[in-house]
Amino acid sequence: MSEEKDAEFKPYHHPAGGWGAAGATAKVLMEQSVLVKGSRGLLAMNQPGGFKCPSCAFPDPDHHKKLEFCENGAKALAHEATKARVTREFFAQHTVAELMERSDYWLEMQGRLTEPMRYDEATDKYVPVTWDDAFALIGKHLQALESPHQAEFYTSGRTANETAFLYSIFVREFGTNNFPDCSNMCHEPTSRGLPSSIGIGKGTIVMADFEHAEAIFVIGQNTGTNSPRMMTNLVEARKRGIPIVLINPMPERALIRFTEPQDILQMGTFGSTAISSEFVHVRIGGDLAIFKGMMRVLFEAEERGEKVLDHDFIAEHTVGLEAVRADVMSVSWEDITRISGISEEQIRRIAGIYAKSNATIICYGMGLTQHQEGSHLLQQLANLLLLKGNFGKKGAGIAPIRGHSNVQGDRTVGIDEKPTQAYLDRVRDVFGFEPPREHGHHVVEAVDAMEKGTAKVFFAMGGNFVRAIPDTERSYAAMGRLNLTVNVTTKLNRGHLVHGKDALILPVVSRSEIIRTSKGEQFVTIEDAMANVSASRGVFEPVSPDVKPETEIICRMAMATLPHSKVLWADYIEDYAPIRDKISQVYPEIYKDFSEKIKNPRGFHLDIPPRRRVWKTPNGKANFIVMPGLDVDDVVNDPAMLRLATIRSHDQYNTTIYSNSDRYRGVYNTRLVIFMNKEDREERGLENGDVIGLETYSDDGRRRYVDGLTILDYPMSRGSIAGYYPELNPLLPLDFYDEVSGTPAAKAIPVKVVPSVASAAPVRIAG
Ligand SMILES: Nc1nc2c(c(=O)[nH]1)N[C@H]1C(S)=C(S)[C@@H](COP(=O)(O)OP(=O)(O)OC[C@H]3O[C@@H](n4cnc5c(=O)[nH]c(N)nc54)[C@H](O)[C@@H]3O)O[C@H]1N2
Ligand SMILES: Nc1nc2c(c(=O)[nH]1)N[C@H]1C(S)=C(S)[C@@H](COP(=O)(O)OP(=O)(O)OC[C@H]3O[C@@H](n4cnc5c(=O)[nH]c(N)nc54)[C@H](O)[C@@H]3O)O[C@H]1N2
Ligand SMILES: [Mo]
Repeated sequence: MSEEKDAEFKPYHHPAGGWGAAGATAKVLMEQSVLVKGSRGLLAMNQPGGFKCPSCAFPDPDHHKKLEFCENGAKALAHEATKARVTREFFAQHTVAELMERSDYWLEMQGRLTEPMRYDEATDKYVPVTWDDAFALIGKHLQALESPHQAEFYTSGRTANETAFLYSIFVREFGTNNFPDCSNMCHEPTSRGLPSSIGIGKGTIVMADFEHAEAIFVIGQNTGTNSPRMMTNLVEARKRGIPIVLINPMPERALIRFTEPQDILQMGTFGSTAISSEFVHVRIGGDLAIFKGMMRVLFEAEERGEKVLDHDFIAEHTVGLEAVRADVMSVSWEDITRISGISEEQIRRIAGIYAKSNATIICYGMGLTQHQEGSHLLQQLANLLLLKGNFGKKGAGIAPIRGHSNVQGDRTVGIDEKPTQAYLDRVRDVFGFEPPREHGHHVVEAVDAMEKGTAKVFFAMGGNFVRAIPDTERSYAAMGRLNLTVNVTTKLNRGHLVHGKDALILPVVSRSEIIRTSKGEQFVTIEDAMANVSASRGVFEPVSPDVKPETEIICRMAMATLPHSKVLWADYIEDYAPIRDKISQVYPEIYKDFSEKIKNPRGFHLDIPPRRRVWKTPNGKANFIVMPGLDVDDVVNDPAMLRLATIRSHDQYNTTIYSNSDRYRGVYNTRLVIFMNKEDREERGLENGDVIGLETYSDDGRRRYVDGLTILDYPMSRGSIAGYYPELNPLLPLDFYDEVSGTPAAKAIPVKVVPSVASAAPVRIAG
């Protein structure tokens, strides 16, 4: 694969989706040499009896179509089903130092991992290891620790419920709650912020609600790229004439105009649907000011004697309205408009849309969660919804659009560094051991422990930890100090190359592949972003006879580490039904009769109490919560400061780079770009296409700098710039995070432009 095509920029003038998406689907299947196999896989994806898409967590529709996938789901499948293989011969040819020089894209394109490998220090190469020896090595390292808290157990959100549940039991029997989780960098503010407001850290809508909503808000989310199947719901809502309000510093193409790739009529006539009825071009971090402005408009209307609030709901179900009213009425319109960058007139207009609607859905993504006050910000969003009783009625609710396909499920079944005492009691009662009671580490705390040298072992159930976390340089150094790193993965990634003294790569059976044991074919289960649980059954043969199901890896690691365990690990390797029975016992409220219910090919829905207007808060009510002020990120007093959002391109899945292009934003063959408003650029005396460096405002004496970035004129809001994750992670300080959730503020890094010292790459900008 060539990595050296010239960078090119040409604005994308077509609606998103449509033939562009259809063409991209065919192209990726061909690139991975899996046209026939891939097409067969796509027929089984998200269908009853088939497997769940390994890409995002957006639910299946209530009425299945024959094809139920999107362009980016097809890419995820093609890259999983690829013909390319990473074999022992591959590892024999490359030292780790050589592989470190390669790009993330190149590493990904080498294909699927096929057998367990162990790092050999003498040759700086990975060499084959038997599964038995690999588990023995893990057992030896874990048993040698002075304290179980010296190990960190990471989870990435693709792990299925059965595996995640056993993993959470093993780690607790071993003796720690150290569960750094991809969720800590993602929707953790949802998990930690919303419970105080509504008693649960999950979304409250189901798919059918889209059909009954009278208004939809989409905030800080790039739907067309990251949850493309949700575009169908938005298109349908628009066709019903429902207002859709977008709040984003970037006019994301698909949210402006979209053609459904599976709608032959629209594609044939080159038609497209205008999605947004109102685009609110917020400054990065200005959302809180908008929410408070909207609340203020509602309170002002009430003062004039108009009835816009749901008074019955507020009286019966909530506490704390007056304090929120006092806070909201104390902020000035001048501050609201200055901090948000939005006119009073537009805020009044969208507040009017909200006031008029009897059922509103608010969807949000990383644009809200990845801020220093992300959790508190979401509580303000909940306030807004509570004012009009938008819980427990058709067509209304809060909709965090989750990332990884089972990230919500993993948390539900125990991947939680701050477990409740009630849950720990149930684990003790069901399994007969005493779990640790003290809280464990989230992602940032785990890296901190590695840096201090108190963490010795890092085990990763999926993911690419070292590329996903902040402060790249510092994190690489921290991980290098470990005694053992273990990566349970499908594809080669940077996490295998930044390793401890001992290191293992353990390759697994992927989502789309068949899990076969002595008891026959097994299936696993997944919980989507709307709390539907359904079965996933792979359809392809495993990539090699030497890859293992994730569940078996957990069980055998447990057997190698805990010889006197009270848990029947050996049984769970062969049969997954008893695992589900244990889940029922540990979670009787939501998972009662799991094995029975999962027989329904469409799965079942987990109880979300706010849908019944039941509030599992300490006071039994939904709570209005005050957040003083209007800032969601630390203030930096320097006019040169810009806020940087690190975002995803259309051709990546988190740290997996499918190609170096980003079609909808008109970027080709490079990922080192910075989207900037023309006025912000001109103020700095720069030309479109100039190559610059960016430096973070840091107060810990470390210099955080990334060079060789091409500026691209883009309609960003003033003072707000954007560029790609993970390339820009060196700019994100490890201690720049939300205190409540530990989530790094990856959408609001304070940076300034500095001269580039690297030589500029050739740049072509088409008009
Ligand atoms: N194809 C594909 N699908 C994915 C993923 C992927 O990488 N590729 N990743 C998965 C995962 S794990 C996740 S969490 C989701 C992520 O999906 P998204 O939440 O869509 O994630 P991002 O691309 O990071 O972009 C978020 C949006 O926030 C906006 N934004 C930035 N700062 C602000 C702000 O201050 N306020 C507001 N209102 N908006 C802001 C950006 O302009 C951007 O449109 O997608 C999941 N699905
Ligand atoms: N600056 C910045 N940083 C961010 C973000 C951001 O927006 N900006 N987003 C954050 C977010 S929302 C998230 S969720 C994290 C993502 O962090 P992670 O979840 O750790 O990262 P991924 O890139 O999704 O992991 C990809 C790897 O997972 C492995 N894999 C794929 N499928 C499977 C499977 O079925 N089983 C197993 N065992 N392994 C598999 C492959 O080897 C692949 O290389 O990154 C976070 N980091
Ligand atoms: Mo995520």
